[in-house]
Amino acid sequence: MIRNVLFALTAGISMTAAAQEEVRIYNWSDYVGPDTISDFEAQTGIKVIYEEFESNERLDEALRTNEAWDVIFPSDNFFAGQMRDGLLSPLNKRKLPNYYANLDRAFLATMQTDLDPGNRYGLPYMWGTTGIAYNIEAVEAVMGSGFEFSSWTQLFDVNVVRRLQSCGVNFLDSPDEMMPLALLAVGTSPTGYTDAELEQATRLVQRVSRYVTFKLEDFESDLIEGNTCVTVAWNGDLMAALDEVDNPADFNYVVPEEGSILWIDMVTIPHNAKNVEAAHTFINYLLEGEVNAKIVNYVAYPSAVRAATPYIDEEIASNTVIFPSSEERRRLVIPAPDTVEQANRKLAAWRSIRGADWVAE
Ligand code: SPD
Repeated sequence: MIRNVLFALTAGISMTAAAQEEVRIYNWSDYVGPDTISDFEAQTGIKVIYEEFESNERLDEALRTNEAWDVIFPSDNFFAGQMRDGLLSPLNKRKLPNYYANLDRAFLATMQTDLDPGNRYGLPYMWGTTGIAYNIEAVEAVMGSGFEFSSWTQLFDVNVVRRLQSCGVNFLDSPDEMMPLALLAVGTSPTGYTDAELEQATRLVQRVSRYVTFKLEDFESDLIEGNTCVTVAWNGDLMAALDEVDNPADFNYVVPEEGSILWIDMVTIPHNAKNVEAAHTFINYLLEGEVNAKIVNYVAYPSAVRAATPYIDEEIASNTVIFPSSEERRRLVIPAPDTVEQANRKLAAWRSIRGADWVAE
């Protein structure tokens, strides 16, 4: 009897819950404003199930093992592979009025040529760069006054890294993040490298691996709190964290002389989304000028939403780490997506460095 009453109660609760529309969002950590989700829920009455990931590899695995999300945010290169493999749904532009009204057409044209013909499957959310971030004084204390990071070769030099191990050196724990940088250090391009060059790059990371930590989560707070003195970093995460401290000038972020990656995180709908309608409502909401600007001001990454421009804080708009200068832009590349074979080789290389049982954070 008690069991039947309990069953009836549980059934009643789940029927009530089912009545509220839900949208399931899987995004990078710290990648919306503090009120973005609650404001959306209040405006639309749609409940958001929101979870975060740290790497493209983790998101890709979620998609390929059929976890069901309605909106996801893969980087451009992973997005291309997922589109190729039929894992994404085409966007219905009629359900995205802000798409035509608010997005930067020139940015869309870049994506169209290189990645997503017709911009059918996704649109750019935020973009950024990968560089070397360090505590100037802590590094000088070890390496000598006047030492500066200006090249990827320094970051993969055993003589440098072994010494800096005393104050902590961190690499991002992802083949997709690190191997392109090692390829730049061996003097080749992260696009169009040969197998021999990938092997050379792998050896470079291998040689220093025992002196570094490998971590994606909180790389910026570890640096600021003094757990490390050097880390590979994404520009916006670092800048957002430095905004909270009273000694930002103690840190430096450099795009080394060999150049670096310009990455674009996309927003898209997986092939197995359960609520495609609400997914469009959410994406359209992200394209509102004021909504988008609040995100940009908080996460410290530029977006492709032109309508956000008037609402971007001056402090963000004038920051040349967040909005790289044209000289720096010339040294940035958007790597062509890896073929399946290249991606597998990169993963194998990473496992040879990190261990055969390595799994993405
Ligand atoms: N806090 C969110 C950071 C998102 C960074 N995405 C970077 C992808 C580079 N491949």
